[in-house]
Amino acid sequence: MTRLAFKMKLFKGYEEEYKRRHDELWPELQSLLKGSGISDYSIFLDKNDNTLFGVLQIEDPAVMAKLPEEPIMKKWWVHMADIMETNADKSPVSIPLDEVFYLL
Ligand code: RM4
Repeated sequence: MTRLAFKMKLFKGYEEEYKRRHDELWPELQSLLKGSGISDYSIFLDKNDNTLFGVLQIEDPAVMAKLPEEPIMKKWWVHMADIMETNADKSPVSIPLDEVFYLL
């Protein structure tokens, strides 16, 4: 099991909307993420600059690279693109973070 962390950016004024959309996460997307070996997935918001901090566990980190090919993932990213910083293909700008400390 590997833990991955990354940051993304939410546009100002969409804090409640971002939470609302994730409270109603599509069951098909939840199935895709869980079926890809992802668990213990949280996203935290830094209200000072609207940085989103994601952290998750994944059985095989190589599987992360396959998610962008999944139609439901692409559809979700299009759905979220109006409120987040995105790349040209509508995937969120996601900056991987290096772990520097861990206490179990
Ligand atoms: C985020 C972003 C991530 C996705 C989660 C569920 O806003 O789109 O890529 O894994 O939602």
